[in-house]
Amino acid sequence: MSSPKTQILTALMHASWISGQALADAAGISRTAIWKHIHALRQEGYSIHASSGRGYRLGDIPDRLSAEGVQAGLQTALLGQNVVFRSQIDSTQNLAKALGEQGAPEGTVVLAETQTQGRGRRGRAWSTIPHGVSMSVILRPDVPPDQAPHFPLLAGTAVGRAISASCGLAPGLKWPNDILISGLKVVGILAELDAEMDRINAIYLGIGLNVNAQDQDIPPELSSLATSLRIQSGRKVDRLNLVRAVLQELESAYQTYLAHGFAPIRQAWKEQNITLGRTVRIIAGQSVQVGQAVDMDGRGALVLRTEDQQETMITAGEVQLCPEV
Ligand code: BTX
Repeated sequence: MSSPKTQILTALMHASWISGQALADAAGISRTAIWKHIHALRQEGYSIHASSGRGYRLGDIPDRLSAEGVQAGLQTALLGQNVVFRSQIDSTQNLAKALGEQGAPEGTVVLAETQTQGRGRRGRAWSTIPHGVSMSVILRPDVPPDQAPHFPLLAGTAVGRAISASCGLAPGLKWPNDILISGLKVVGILAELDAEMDRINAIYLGIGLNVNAQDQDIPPELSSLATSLRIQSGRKVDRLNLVRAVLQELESAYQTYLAHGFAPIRQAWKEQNITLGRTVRIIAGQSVQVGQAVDMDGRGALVLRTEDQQETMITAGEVQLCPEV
């Protein structure tokens, strides 16, 4: 059950003008309580117009992440029914795991404005670039643990679609889990697994998006690697809308996966990928392999054809795309 504040925002979003009584009915609270919530929302930066004959109308929405802001107008059945927001946190993955271990339901989302210890894969750091989105989603799929590698790929296709739909950009998926635009990283995805031998307890899907950062917000050490949706589109992005789009696309991809397996996700990944057909360098520890990325197989492994025409399945490692000739 969403909070009265979420219900008020949802009702305001769906009407041009709405009376105080209609808002009270929608949220199941008194008109005095509505007035207090409207006041609180204005304090948070929502512009809400009032007219004695017509009631209330929603104007500008602040560029401020919040649980209510995400949930208002969210069209999902599972993901985001429970959203925990922190303005600052060490890592959304840590809180998601703590909540997951205490039994938080599938679909719980942890969202943060800033992370002080964001992490990437293999102990690497993830910098939270200002005006972005850091989020973690708890999934509890009833599939064997050896299918866990499907999840970052599934998340990549969903986030790629959400970016295309809400920003009009064409992001490219680099195996296994990067989303690039113009060759620069705009999203990082980290899937962490809590499993027993034969079952998954939880998958914590961490998604970091560089959204409204401008050139001067990108730390110098990342300037040749990272970009943001705003830099690429030339327009400020509505972050709440983007988070909703991510959750909607993620839920849709997840339901498809549970119903039909990896095949449709593999197809969707291939449609957005920028890896296949390219000469790539795969770095795994001390080993470096160069070849052509020819396919992604049904397990999510990258099929690499080396110079001697041998095909090798790559299940882990860093992929560098070699310049096209
Ligand atoms: P990754 O290991 O593939 O990428 C990490 C590398 O990406 C870093 O070594 C650095 O070179 C580069 N990098 C760091 N920060 C950024 C950035 N903001 N934009 C572009 N490139 C960057 C990718 O790991 C997975 C990242 C997941 C991040 C999310 S945020 C929410 C959740 N919480 C958390 O702690 N991690 C996840």
